[in-house]
Amino acid sequence: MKKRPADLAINGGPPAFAETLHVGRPNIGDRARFLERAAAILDRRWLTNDGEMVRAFEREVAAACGVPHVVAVCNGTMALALACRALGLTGEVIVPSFTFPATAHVLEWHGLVPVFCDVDPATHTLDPDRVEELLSDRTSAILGVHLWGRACDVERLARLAVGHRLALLFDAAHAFACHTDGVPVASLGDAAALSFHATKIVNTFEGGAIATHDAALAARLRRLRNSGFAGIDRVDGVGLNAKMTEVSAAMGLTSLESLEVFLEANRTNYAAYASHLDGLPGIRLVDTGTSRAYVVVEVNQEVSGISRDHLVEILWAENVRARRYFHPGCHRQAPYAERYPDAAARLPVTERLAEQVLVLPTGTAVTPGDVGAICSIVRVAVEERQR
Ligand code: T4K
Repeated sequence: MKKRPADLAINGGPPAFAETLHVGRPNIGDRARFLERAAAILDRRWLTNDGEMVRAFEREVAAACGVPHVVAVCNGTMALALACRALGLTGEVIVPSFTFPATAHVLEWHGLVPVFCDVDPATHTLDPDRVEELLSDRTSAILGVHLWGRACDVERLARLAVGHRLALLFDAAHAFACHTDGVPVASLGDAAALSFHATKIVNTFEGGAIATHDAALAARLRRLRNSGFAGIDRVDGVGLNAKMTEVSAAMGLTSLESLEVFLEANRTNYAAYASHLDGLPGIRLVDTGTSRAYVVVEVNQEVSGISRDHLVEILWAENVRARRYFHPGCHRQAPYAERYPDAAARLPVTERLAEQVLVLPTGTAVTPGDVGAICSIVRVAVEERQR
């Protein structure tokens, strides 16, 4: 039966979902295969430090990303941090503000200056025209984010990078299993930092990796992730402990075996969202990366009559934990807000997106029936404002 405004949980009705629906509920894959692998790890008594599971995981990820070298690490943040160090970045780095804080934090952590750049309204990725305006003689790199798995305008960014002798690094945390014109998104640039966090399409509980075509860069990354060790008792520079554990890699390998199932679930859910939200005024479903791991809508209050934030309240009351990624933008968070008080003026698209973007649940824990129920809540909320 069609919901009426009075039926909404925010108005006193029962919540649509007895169990909370989350954005980023992990895909689990074949439990038996995972437990088999975990048992083999215990039998071998080899738990971490470049073990055979990690090496197998690196080979599989390299094949999926279409690159010769993949260095697995303990999370996506460390993948970015090691890549910044291995590429020898200095001074200023151009980066979007509309991203997870880790992207900016790794720059800050290295003593680099994040120069926040606006994004394209259609793709939510770096706008190359705005990048060009921000280049200075202190710029050493462009750090683009393939947000929602959607590739940046790599061709134009690469032209700028070559022309100005800059490194071109990508935060590909969302982009595993995404393609652009048939090419894996994670194969682009000097290096791409992936995340295999629990919430990602393929997970290693916590995990990350750097994908690159550059053998020398990969060798530096391997030393950086292992306390600078270049041989059994030879350290040839500063390093950290950023190693991936065997049990994480076992989860990753198991996850990869079910990737097609995960992709199918995402694509089915995305198509269901597209059909249920079709024609709803002021609600735009964003064309995310080909893995469809993210379902992102923009809520235009002027047209829909409802603010994104009120819609979030309505959904949370129904036990749908929609998320306001990446509100309010890095430039409005510490320590950047105080340091760059004028940044908002040059980030109009970021400012709008931070107020309008809503991320909805998908993945194998969400069924097309759930999507229908979520969309009927959105529809009732919007249609009430249209009357
Ligand atoms: N760059 C970008 C563009 C990123 O988006 C990220 C991370 C990174 C870099 C850094 O990569 P990592 O160092 O994290 O590998 C979550 C994830 O923790 C984070 O990995 C991810 N991006 C970000 C977009 O989402 P939060 O703060 O929203 O996490 P949390 O705990 O609120 O979880 C998200 C949802 O998932 C919740 O609704 C609960 C659900 N969930 C979560 C976990 C961990 C589960 O159902 N089960 C779980 O085990 O950041």
